[in-house]
Amino acid sequence: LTLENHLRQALERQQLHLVYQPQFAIDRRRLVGCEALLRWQHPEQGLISPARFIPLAEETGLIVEIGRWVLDEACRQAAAWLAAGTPLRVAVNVSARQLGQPDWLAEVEAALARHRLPSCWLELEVTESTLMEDAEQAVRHLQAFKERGIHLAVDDFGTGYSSLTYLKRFSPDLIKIDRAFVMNLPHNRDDAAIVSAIVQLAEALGMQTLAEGVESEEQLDFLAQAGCDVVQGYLTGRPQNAAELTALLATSR
Ligand code: G
Ligand code: G
Ligand code: MN
Ligand code: NA
Repeated sequence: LTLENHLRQALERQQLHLVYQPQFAIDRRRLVGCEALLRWQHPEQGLISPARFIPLAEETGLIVEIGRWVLDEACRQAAAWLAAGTPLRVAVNVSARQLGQPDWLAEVEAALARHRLPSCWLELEVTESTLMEDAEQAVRHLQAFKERGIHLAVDDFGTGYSSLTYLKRFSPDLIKIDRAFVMNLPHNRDDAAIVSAIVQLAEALGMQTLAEGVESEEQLDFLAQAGCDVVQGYLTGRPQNAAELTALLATSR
């Protein structure tokens, strides 16, 4: 079997699952959301990284079907946390290919309705490069999501062209500062300047900022000084299964 067929089978046989990485307010006290990340538990090969199979899924178009499942599963989990009295916003990664599907908006609405999940508990993460593609369908979809109160985040910010025109046009709720700029904080002066500038720009435009890949107290201190709002990284929590995140929710509110 090719990897593509394996992946198709994995979807059918429910070998895909989601893990959730916590996102904390910069003071580390409040859990403000989580990012749903796809995992493939292969019976023989073990855990296969999305870095390996997402590009394949995008090439083959299988990402549409996988993305549909991810969306449904994330909404189901968010609705469960809401019903338990511990609501938490769940962020879902959306690829350019998905946004280009004419029925994607209807699918998002159907998933929210199916799980009776108010739209404010769902966040869609779109990479900067997806925005830059400027496909008409994608543009219309992003605007419709905003109108419906679904949160919008720009992922991997700073690694593409970082067009300010696109920031202005889509006015996302959240800018996710790429790990590449966080990694060498606080000592790298260029990165420190870049991160500070992104935070100030976001603030001026009324957007929040999240720093990705935060691994040390030193990085966290710098980000707090700079005025960053939210952190996500190994320091505050690895991607974990739903049960583990449920336990974390019980202790961090
Ligand atoms: O969690 P991890 O570092 O292994 O993720 C690797 C990459 O795979 C990240 O860039 C992440 O955005 C992407 N990814 C993880 N889950 C999904 C998903 O459900 N859909 C899409 N399109 N990308 C995902
Ligand atoms: O592209 P995206 O931002 O969706 O990718 C998130 C990826 O980053 C996930 O695969 C996740 O496992 C990984 N990740 C999350 N926190 C950290 C961190 O603190 N350090 C490193 N090296 N990777 C991280
Ligand atoms: Mn992401
Ligand atoms: Na990212």
